[in-house]
Amino acid sequence: MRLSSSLAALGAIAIVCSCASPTQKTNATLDQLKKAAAEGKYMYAHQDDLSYGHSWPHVQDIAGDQIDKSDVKSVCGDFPAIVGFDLGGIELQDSTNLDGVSFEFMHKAAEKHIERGGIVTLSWHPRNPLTMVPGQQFPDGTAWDVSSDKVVASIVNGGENEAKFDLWLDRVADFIATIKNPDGTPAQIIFRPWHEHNFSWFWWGQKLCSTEDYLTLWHKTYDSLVKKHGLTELVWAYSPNGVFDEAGYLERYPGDDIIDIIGFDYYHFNDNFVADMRASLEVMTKIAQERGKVIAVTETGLEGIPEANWWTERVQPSLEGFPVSYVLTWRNACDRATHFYGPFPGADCEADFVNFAASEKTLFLNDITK
Ligand code: BMA
Repeated sequence: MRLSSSLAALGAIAIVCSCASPTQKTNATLDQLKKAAAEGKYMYAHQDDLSYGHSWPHVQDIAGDQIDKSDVKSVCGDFPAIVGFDLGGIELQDSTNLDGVSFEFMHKAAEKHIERGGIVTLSWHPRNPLTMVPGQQFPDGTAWDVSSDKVVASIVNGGENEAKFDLWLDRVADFIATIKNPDGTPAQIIFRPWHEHNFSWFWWGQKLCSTEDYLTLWHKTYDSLVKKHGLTELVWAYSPNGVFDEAGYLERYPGDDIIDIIGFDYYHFNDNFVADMRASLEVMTKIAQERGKVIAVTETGLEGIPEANWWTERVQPSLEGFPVSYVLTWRNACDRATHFYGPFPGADCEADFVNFAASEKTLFLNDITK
């Protein structure tokens, strides 16, 4: 990420924004993202980076913790520019999210990262509002429960679960509203709901709901958070799963008035990874340029990173030449030895990540705050 080289630069951005089209809002976080992309640089983002790591557990002493542990920082000396958190569980007022992160800690860590000059992105893997009952075993009742194609229909247009789901949205909004800048103003957070919807592994997926109902879901989410709860500072990211053509990407696009970030998720499952990433980014670059938006890789990774030079030989070539504002790799689980997507001390990819971080094109926390 970038950022903030000078007040003059910020002034220039403000002038640009004052002339922007009605679909481009003024938002400093969005401006940071656009500036990075325009300079040919991208911010590095890591999911759950401050919450736990490959070899260290969830923070216990939330009140006393300094929030200074990070696998990424342990390897390259700096925090990621962007830290991701997931809200799954907030809908039922759970005390921890679906991966064991305390919401009290999440609030504190998000504010600390913002205070340090970083950016926060929130995803949400909510439970299944139709099939959820007490005592179920995964995936029943979770975001991954695709046993019914009536879930979205049940929470829109007066469906039987709409009132319950509206309360879930209220709880999401209430939590986000607690995350403030140090001066008490609302934080500018990237919010990325209803992701990977063009496949069918979540209850809001392609085969599980109509295009019309999916779009209604997006609009009611936006209306609740922005219009009802006043979260006007949110930056909204759309993230289908790669690979797609332009029509596929836009098939369920909620609209330029809602979406700020043209994103996508894509994991490394085979040797087509770099080619697939580039094909997706090519489509997205065209869409973003036509609409005045910024693009991002909102999730990626190779589980367990068995390739020592994955960062410089796969990630960098995937992004080279595209105006990508950030790339997020998924979490380093603390309880599953091979479920990691970022570096950590002792990982095979450690030295390569140091090279990746040293590249002029990658932006970490210190790069966007100096
Ligand atoms: C998946 C895995 C799961 C996790 C989920 C939501 O990709 O990491 O273990 O529960 O993301 O964070």
